[in-house]
Amino acid sequence: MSNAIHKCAKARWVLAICALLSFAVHAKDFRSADVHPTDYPTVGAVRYMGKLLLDQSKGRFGVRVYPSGALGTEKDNIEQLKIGALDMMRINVGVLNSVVPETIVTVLPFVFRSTEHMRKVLDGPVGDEILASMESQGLIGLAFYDSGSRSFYTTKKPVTNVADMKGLKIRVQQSDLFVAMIEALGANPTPMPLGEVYTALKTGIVDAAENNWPSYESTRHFEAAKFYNQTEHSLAPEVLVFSKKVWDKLPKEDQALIRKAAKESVPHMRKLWDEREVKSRKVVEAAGIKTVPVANKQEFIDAMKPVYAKFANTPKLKDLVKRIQETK
Ligand code: GTR
Repeated sequence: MSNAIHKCAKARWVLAICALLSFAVHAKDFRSADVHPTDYPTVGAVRYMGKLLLDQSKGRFGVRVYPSGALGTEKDNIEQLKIGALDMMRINVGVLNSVVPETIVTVLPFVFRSTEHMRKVLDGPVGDEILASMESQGLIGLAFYDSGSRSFYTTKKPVTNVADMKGLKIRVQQSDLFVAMIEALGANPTPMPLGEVYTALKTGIVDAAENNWPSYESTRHFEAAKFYNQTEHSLAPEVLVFSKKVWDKLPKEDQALIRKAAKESVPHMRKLWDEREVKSRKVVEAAGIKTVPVANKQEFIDAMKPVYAKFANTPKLKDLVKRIQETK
């Protein structure tokens, strides 16, 4: 063999070893979808989970987040996860309501008394039960993340009481429960994916939407709807979900590593969340939005109460609601 050929063969051999080693060092990135942009707390938290997993699996698994709805709407992501075309998603429970009925109880209006109450419930047996209930639908619930409280923001006029809601066209998530909540307030719900809301607000297809401070800011909805009316009607959390199709092919030990990394990312997420809530509110207030306190929250609580009977309508769901309310 000539010297040049010999050198070339050696180089190829080295390359092959390197490729094998890098395979061993970093075998697989699970793909995770998120509708939020790259600097949003949910995206940061899932990336953090990926770092933990990379470390704890000794480089065998990582997570690659596809932010900004790059892999479609949240509804699309649920279908992709079910067939195993996507490994993981961070999604809001509202959109899961029709797929996993147990998630309904975490969206019900005013079911959580405070952030502390919500965290306590979701960190405890009720939270675990809801996560476990996803499995029968082809989904593996890994952990809940915070999403603050959702309030209505309006384009034309402030809302201080239930009567002000009458006839407003309000964008909601693609969730029957959210539809019913709006109807209970005498307004007209328009379900649509998040990516369409900015234009809908700008062009008057809807008069209002509802979300937490960070989403109101990051989507720039505040440019179109300048009244942020503090109804704080739902603390519907986020949830990290894995595809059962992909999960079932993994050894038990690796499943345990993924669960562990997901749970361990929760405190980090809460830190990112708390910081972002404060920051987002400052940003939109500096941009000139009007923060509107509601006159009497009890009026909203009473008006929205009928959705409990309609949606928490099985012994199992009633029991979950009761246990949430009884959690001190
Ligand atoms: C946000 C949530 C998103 C999405 C959005 C919406 O608070 O984080 O996952 O569901 O609300 O209203 O579409």
